Amino acid sequence: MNIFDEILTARGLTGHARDAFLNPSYDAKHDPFLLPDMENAVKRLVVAHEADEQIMIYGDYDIDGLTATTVLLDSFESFGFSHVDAFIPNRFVEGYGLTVDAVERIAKTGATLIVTVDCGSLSEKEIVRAGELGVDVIVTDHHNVAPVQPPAIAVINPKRLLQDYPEEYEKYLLRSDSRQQGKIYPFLDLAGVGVAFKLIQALQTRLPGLEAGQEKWLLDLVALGTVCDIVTLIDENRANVYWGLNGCFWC
Ligand SMILES: [Mn+2]
Repeated sequence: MNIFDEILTARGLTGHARDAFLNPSYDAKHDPFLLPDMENAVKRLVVAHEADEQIMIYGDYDIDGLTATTVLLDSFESFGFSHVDAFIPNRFVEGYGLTVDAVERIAKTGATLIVTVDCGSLSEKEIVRAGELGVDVIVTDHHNVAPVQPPAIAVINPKRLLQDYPEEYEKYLLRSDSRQQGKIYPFLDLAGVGVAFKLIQALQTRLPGLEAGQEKWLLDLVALGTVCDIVTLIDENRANVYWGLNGCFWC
């Protein structure tokens, strides 16, 4: 056995697991609607699409946040949303995440919907303020969550599942003997951009403009954010990075 195979074997990667690790399948991706609140988010975005609402993507200044913002801007354009803008907080002024001041400034622009990426899970006060100003919020995030979720339209964050079903997961993967198979999301360690990408996969089932398969052109951005956020390169993260890097050779 060569040293490469010895390393893989020592890590328990033999047989099918070895093949899946070395040649990850993009098509093995998980149903985005198994993520908490995905249905609510998609319904609200379909309403925004029909009403041609003004939407603000609220990002983050790190690579995960920037790539997630770009993934939504790019795909929302494909879906035909015509009034979409992005807000990236200044690291030295606003700092990380939503702020009341930023929410107030966004409301003044006429936006009626904020979609966060890579932030927002703990932004109770700011989301309440948005509501007072008539602005709905959809949170997409992968950071720690509060025991009670903020009053957003949706809080799409896989870490909610770890909180709600602590026994079901081992190393962020749904246990193979779990009775929750097919009912809750199987993988918890998506980067912020990975969560934003799941929202796109869900929207593809309800809105025209980005045909199934065309979202793969966004995988270079998903790969970049995933690697820079140093999440585990297993399961869906691994497939997204593998095919994101391969995508460089498609064009
Ligand atoms: Mn992140």
